[in-house]
Amino acid sequence: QITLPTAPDFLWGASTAAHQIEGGNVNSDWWAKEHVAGTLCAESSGDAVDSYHRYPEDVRLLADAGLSAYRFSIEWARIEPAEGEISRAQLAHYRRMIDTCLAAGVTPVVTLLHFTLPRWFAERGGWFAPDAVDAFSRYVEIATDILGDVHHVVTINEPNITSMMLGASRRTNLDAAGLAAPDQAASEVQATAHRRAVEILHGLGHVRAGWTIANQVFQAAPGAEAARDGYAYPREDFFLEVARGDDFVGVQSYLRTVIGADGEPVPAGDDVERTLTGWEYYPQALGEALGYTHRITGGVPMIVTENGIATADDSRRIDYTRDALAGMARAMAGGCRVEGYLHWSLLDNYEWMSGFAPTFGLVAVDRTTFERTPKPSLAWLGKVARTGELP
Ligand code: GCO
Repeated sequence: QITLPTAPDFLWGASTAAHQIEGGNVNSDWWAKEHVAGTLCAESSGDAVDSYHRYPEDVRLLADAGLSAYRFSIEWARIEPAEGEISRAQLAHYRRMIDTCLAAGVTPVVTLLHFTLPRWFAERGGWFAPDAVDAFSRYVEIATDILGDVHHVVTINEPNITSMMLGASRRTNLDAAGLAAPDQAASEVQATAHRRAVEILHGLGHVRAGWTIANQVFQAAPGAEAARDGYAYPREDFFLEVARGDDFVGVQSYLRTVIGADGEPVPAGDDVERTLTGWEYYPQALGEALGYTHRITGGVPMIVTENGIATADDSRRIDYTRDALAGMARAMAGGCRVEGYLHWSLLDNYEWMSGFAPTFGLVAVDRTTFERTPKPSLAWLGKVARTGELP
C-alpha cells in the first residue's frame, strides 16, 4: 500500500500557463507566430479558455476538489507592453489572481516567464539581444511589486526547451525526435537571467525561487549505453547544474526518449500506446526523472511542476497519474526530496503549435461557451491529496 504526503503540507495541485489559457495575448511573440503567413501553428490561441476573466472559477474548481496549490504564469507582454511602459492595471490583475488563490486557501506558485516574450523584446533579438538579462531583470523587479505573500516563484519555464527551439531555429531543422541540441548562447544567457532573478526575488525575504526543467528521460536501447551518454546528458545537465543551490527545481516529466546505438532517438514501436500528442504512454518517466534530477542537482528540493497526458479518455489519465505517483512515492522512499505535485494541466488548453486538440486538462472547457466541466480525474486527484492513498 503506497502512502503519499497530504495537502496542505505537500503542494497537491495543477499547473497552467498564461498564454495557453487566458486569451487575447496580442502583445506576445507567440501571438505574432500564430498569425504570420505560413505559421506552423495549427490554430491561433485566440480567446484560449478565457481564464483572463474566468480565473476565479478555475481556482474555485481546484480548491473545491481538495487541491491546495495552483501554478500559473503572469504575462510579461501584458505587464510591459512596450519597452519601459509598465501597466499598473495588469499588475493589479495578477495581484487579484494571487489574492483569489490565498482567499480560497490555495498556495499560488507563480511562473514569471512561460515561453512567451513581449513582441518588442523578441523583435530586438530576444535572448540574443546584448541587454536581454537587464531587460528580464527589470521585469522581475517590477513583478516583485505583486509577489508579497507568494512563497514559490518559478523564474523561467523550461529554458532547455527554449534553448533547443532556438538551437533548431538557428539551424532551421530539428533532430530526429524534434530535440535539437540546445543553443549554448541561449542556454547561458537564460542561466544568467535566472540567477539575477533569484537574487532579486530573495531580496523580498519570503520567496523560494527555482526554474523548471523539461526532463527528457533518456534510456539506452540494449547495448547503446555509450551512445546515450553522448546524446542525452548535455541536453539537460547544464540546466540542472544551474539549479544546484536553488531553493527548489521544478521537474516536468511526461515521457522517455530511447537512444539507439547510433546516438539518435529510437521512435517508439507501432505497437506502443500513444497519447494525443503522439507521445508514448510511459508513466514510469516521472520516478526516473526525479531520481535523475536528484543525482545531477545534488539533492535540491524538487517540485513536480508538470506531469500528465493529453487524452480524450479520462480513465487513462487516472491510470497514468496513478502509476506516475507510484513512481514518485518510490523516488521519495529512495531519498528524493519532493515538496509537491502539480498536474499538467488544470484545464484543457492551447498546446502551442498543436492548438487545442491535445487535451491535458483535469477540467474540460467548451471553447464556445467557455463552460468548465470537471473530469473524474479532478476529484480523483483531490482524493489522493486528502488521503495520501492511491485508489
Ligand atoms: C511544456 C510546457 C507546457 C506544455 C506541456 C505539454 O512543457 O512545453 O511547460 O506549456 O503545454 O508540457 O506539452
